[in-house]
Amino acid sequence: MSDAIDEYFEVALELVKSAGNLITEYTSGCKEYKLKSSDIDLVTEIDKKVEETLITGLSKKFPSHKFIGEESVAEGAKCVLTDEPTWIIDPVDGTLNFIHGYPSSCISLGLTINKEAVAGIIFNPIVNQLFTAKKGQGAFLNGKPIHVSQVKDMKNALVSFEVGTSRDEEKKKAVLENFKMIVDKTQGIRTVGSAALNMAMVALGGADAYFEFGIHAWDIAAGDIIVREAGGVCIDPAGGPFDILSRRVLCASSAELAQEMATVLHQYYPERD
Ligand code: LIP
Repeated sequence: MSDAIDEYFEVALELVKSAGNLITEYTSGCKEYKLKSSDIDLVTEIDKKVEETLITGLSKKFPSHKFIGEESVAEGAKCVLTDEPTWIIDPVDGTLNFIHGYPSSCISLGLTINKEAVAGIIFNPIVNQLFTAKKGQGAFLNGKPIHVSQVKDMKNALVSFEVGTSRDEEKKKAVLENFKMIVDKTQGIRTVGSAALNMAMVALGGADAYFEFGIHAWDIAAGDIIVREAGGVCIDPAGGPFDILSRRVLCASSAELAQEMATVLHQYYPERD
């Protein structure tokens, strides 16, 4: 199995690196975009081109593999996760940043087998940060091993979270209550605009925890394995097991920190993927 994962990963890595060139053509922003689920959920032609490049390249090499891609789902494809090898793609995670020219967006590509993430690539080509992980082989930034921080409690933690792209009143209430709670109980708060990059920061040890309600499988598939391989944990924000289709995530440098946060987070349950 591990040899097969290595082979899948090498092919995917070359495709991600070359698709990164599509993004770096727009380092000062991409002003043409369309709306998706709300007036702050946006998509550009580059999102679509990156996704197409990855799906075409991977399906040519691995014709039996399945795909869950953000833009394919937006255009009507079903979001179905089976036991088959499945590539879960966010072609530009942090699309709003990409549009504005804020240099925090990335390609996020996760591979699941038996519904478990076994390989992940998060590539921010603008600042040339390539986060990678394969099951049982550790996590890396630009080829160098990375590890989560030693922080085990909220009072010493730097925590990131996101507002998201929904204008739902209940969701906004949860965001604001959690914002206040994190300000009161931790050392600091960050919001970078990309779920995948938030997870990469936890894997790197730069942030100690990240949580969000309303993300999708494509935002967190690669991050899940990268955080776990860096020694961290991914759980449901209420404390139960991580569920990639639940649209809820809490990852942290330790189980202790994750569980402490789960007891105080104001919960929100979006419709599942
Ligand atoms: C984004 C996520 C971000 C979240 C936004 C959006 P996109 O992904 O990475 O964490 O807050 O709602 O889902 O749409 O830029 O790929």
